Amino acid sequence: MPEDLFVAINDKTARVVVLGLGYVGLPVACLFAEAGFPVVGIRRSQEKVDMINSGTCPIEGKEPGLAELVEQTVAAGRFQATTDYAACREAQIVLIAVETPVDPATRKPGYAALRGALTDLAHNLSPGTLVIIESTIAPRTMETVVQPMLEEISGLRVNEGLYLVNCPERVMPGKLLLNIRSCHRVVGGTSPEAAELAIRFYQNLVQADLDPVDCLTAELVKTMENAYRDVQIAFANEMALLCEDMGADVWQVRDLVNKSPFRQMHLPGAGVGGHCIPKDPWLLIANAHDGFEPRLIPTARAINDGMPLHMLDLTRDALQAAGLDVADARVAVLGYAYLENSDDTRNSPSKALIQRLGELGTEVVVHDPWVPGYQGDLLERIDGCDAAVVMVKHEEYVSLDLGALAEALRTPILIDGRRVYEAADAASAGLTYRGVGQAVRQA
Ligand code: SAJ
Repeated sequence: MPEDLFVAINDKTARVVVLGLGYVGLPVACLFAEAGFPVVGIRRSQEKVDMINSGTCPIEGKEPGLAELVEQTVAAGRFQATTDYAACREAQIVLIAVETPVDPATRKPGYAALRGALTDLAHNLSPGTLVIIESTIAPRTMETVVQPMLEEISGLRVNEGLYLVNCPERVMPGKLLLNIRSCHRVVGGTSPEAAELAIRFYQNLVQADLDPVDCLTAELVKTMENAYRDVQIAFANEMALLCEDMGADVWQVRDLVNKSPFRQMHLPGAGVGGHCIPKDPWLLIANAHDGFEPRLIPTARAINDGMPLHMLDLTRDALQAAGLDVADARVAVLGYAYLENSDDTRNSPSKALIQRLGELGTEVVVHDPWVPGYQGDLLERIDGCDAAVVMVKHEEYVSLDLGALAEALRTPILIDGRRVYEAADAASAGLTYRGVGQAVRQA
């Protein structure tokens, strides 16, 4: 049993290094520093490292408590950032929270960042270190990538000189600190002792269940929970398309469906973005053996990926009804983040819509109150546009004055991808309204 490490965790003297200081690594690093541990974060960008060391949080968007926590923990001298992996030599606990995207062509995991972090860590790994992978990974990655790489490069053996755990994060932008503190976690250990060490460590932050399991189970739980959500959203989206086809309102149908016990139909919409839900279903099935043919997951992905193009169809139809060709129109896309009130643009459905509009030759104007480059006065931005296409339910759009919108537009068309507005309100403001899952109504 690694008694020294147990003692160091209990005393909060264990030296912690966090690899990757993004949406996951930064809050987790600050929270362990706040809990009393000495924490060093490693990030490859010198500019972000400098920002953090000056006490400035590099993440924008509504992120309650994070900016203050960065400032406090840096000022208290318990948290600092660096680009230098030599910091790992002193570490007793290393957390890896780097991105694990999926290759858009092959749908297979792109582990460049993970492999890079593992290589640099393994060259600087000291005996007795606990290494925790927080990044989301395809099932069997711990066994086939993480463990072999660390063992081969460092010369240490798992559960002899090295303790290895997969403890996948469960955070969403806008609730980073809250999620880390309050979400249950699975702790996948390469041995029960490794899982127990990690549980003792996370108990300093997490006020929820920490369930010890093996690595494969942890990898499956994380990717399956997000695949479940993707499939649920795909169902809602297909029902939205069906209701449009049949002349009904999916939002009303959904409310009534959900009155039936044990039904929790998700929200249809303009698409599914982010770094997790569109990607984790592919990770889940990436290492299935030949002969296992997943059917539901690729279908759900195709439905959800099709929603931004459905937004284009709604826009094209409304423009056509007004006598305009989409290629000759000027279209305003409202919302560039993938989630409301966030600056996070990873896999944003808006990107797919904007790209297709660009290919058609449409002039596109983009607005987002949170994303640098697209901020500014909304009504000024959309002045002279032929349609406003709402992709994200940002607060600023919820409180939009529809009369002023109709006045600013050259052609008063509103396409609603998130059921932000009532069709009747849009109509009385003089707007032609089309919404995902809603039968066509005339202005
Ligand atoms: N969306 C819909 N309909 C819905 C719900 C979401 O179209 O009913 C869309 C959103 O607009 C967004 C995307 O899906 O574009 C993803 O939204 P999300 O609410 O699932 O949020 P994420 O991706 O930021 O975070 C998810 C979270 N999962 C949830 O079940 C809420 C979070 O708990 C996970 O930890 C995170 O993925 C992750 O890291 O895996």
